[in-house]
Amino acid sequence: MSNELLEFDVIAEALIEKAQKDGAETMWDRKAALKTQCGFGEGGICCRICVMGPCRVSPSPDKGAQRGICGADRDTIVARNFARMCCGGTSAHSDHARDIVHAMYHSSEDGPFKIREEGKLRKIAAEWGIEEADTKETYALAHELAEMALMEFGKPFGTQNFLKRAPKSRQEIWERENIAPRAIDQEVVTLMHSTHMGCASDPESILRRSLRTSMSDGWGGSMIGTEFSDIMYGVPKERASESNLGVIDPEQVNIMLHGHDPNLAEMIAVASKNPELIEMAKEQGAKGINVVGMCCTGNEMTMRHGIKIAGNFYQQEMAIITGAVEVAVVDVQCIFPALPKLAKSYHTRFISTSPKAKIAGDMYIEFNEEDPLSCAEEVIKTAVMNFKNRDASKVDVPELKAETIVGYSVETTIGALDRVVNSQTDVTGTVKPLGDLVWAGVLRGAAGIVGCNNPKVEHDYAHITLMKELIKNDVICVVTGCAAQAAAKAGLLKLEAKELCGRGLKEACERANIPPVLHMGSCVDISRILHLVTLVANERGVDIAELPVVGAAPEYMSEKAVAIASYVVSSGLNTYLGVMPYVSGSENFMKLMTEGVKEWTGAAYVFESDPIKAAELIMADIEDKRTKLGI
Ligand code: CUV
Ligand code: SF4
Repeated sequence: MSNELLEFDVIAEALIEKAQKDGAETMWDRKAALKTQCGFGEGGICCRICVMGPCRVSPSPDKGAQRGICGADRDTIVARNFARMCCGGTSAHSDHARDIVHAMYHSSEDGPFKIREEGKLRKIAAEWGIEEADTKETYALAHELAEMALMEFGKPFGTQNFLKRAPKSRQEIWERENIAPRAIDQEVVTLMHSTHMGCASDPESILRRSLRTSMSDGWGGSMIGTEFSDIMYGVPKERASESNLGVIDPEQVNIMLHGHDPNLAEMIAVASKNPELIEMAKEQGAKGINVVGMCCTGNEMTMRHGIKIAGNFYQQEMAIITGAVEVAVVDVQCIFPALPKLAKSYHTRFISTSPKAKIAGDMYIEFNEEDPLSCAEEVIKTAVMNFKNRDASKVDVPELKAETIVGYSVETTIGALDRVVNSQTDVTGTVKPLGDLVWAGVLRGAAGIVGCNNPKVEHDYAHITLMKELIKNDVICVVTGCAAQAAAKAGLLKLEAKELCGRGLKEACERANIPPVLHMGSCVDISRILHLVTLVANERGVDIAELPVVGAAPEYMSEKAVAIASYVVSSGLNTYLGVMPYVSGSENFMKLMTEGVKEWTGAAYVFESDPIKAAELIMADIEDKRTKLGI
């Protein structure tokens, strides 16, 4: 294990010890209290879809109960449980996207929601077939496009608009296999219906429908979330930032933003610069106001503003345990319900803001689209006025932080790689240089490494080990979510990380002046990875499945990640999962996931918990793709 990782663990250990001393409960206490986790649940063979249950069937065909009361067998039960995870994940990403589109629908010249990227607005409006997209008045066009995007959730006919970005061959596969997603809400609803008691029992059919629902996430909700956030808040560009708990500044009022939706976070960022509020902070004895990000909200904010990253999923409690966070403010997803109680062990105020994620136990200040700044200002005022309540004896901020470069949107990545060939510095150019690098073998391929932390895996260890192994073998990594934050903390998002690379990738990094691991944003921004891969496939005239590219989620935990894996597989990329989803109870379903699906989409799920072994499998996969391409 590397030094950085040892240092991580020292931080974690020290803070967990501190929590014990402070009488604060952490996820580790709760994990211990759960003792052994349920084997039936783990295998996906516990069904509680109807109230005749719960029915737990045996994992073994030779002994124990083979069927639930209705007769559902292990294959059906596992398939239905898996499908419902895809529904949960798709709902989360897509409903987030809907909020962004709503905000765009409310955008105006002088309101809080503005259009910052007119170029991108016009480009997507044209892509979606809006007439006179290049001449219409900006906000009229924004409202028209927003309305059209809202229809992507509920239109009665047709499939997702963004599917047309994909290579023809891929679109044909989706048609042929009947996994081209229709309206997002419809896909979720129809799969919930399919998996209701007494509906589908055929595991293959359920898996196919899970893929289609997940496709409505990747090429629907997530892609809309990313593109429309860019239109409103700006296309991310290369910028410097810092990450790890050390970005919490004991001398300032610290506000930790946690969750996912950039709407709230952007307003907090604006409000935190309000001179009156800064003055107020100074009156309270602080040097200023320090906004730090956690999880995907952190990613959104660092990508667009360079706001510092306090940490990833497993550090959400640790940030509060530092004793120096005045307010933890959250919107939706990945927020421990434990946080308000933990906050009470310190002076920290916990504020939830979304009616969809009202979290019991401390404050609730509703974020209102009509007047978003007032919520943000109230949050900041609460933080400022809470500064004096800090208990100095409980403050202990670990000193560790790492410099990092962030901001690799598709546009910025293309621009950066263009520098390799013609030393341009502006964000123009095409994806050709990237294709050339891969075809010439300077880069063997690319890996999208994404997803959460999970206490089943040593923190960040799988993320970092996999990334290091791959860059050593000249595989460029594009990262999002908590994987990106793991990379940031380990120093892999720095130019100096080129020293850990093979010769080809090192040279490419030097010439393009980029790190070997590129931060592409939050979880919805995995759609950026899809888009980039699509552009390369289109430029080379091949299908996505032919490219030496893979997906990986070494430490994921959320339903969103299950949906992501499913749309990445559907898009033609083998996807390496470091944690088993709840499917091991059905050999048949596992076989469909690891083999069957390959016949439909040209890609499959791969289960491998050891990151070193996963790296070996990925290298073999990539080299195999290269051989088949004859490159
Ligand atoms: Ni949306 S989904 S823990 S914050 S990556 Fe992080 Fe990313 Fe998983 Fe959540
Ligand atoms: Fe049991 Fe069937 Fe009801 Fe599931 S749907 S709880 S297996 S009876």
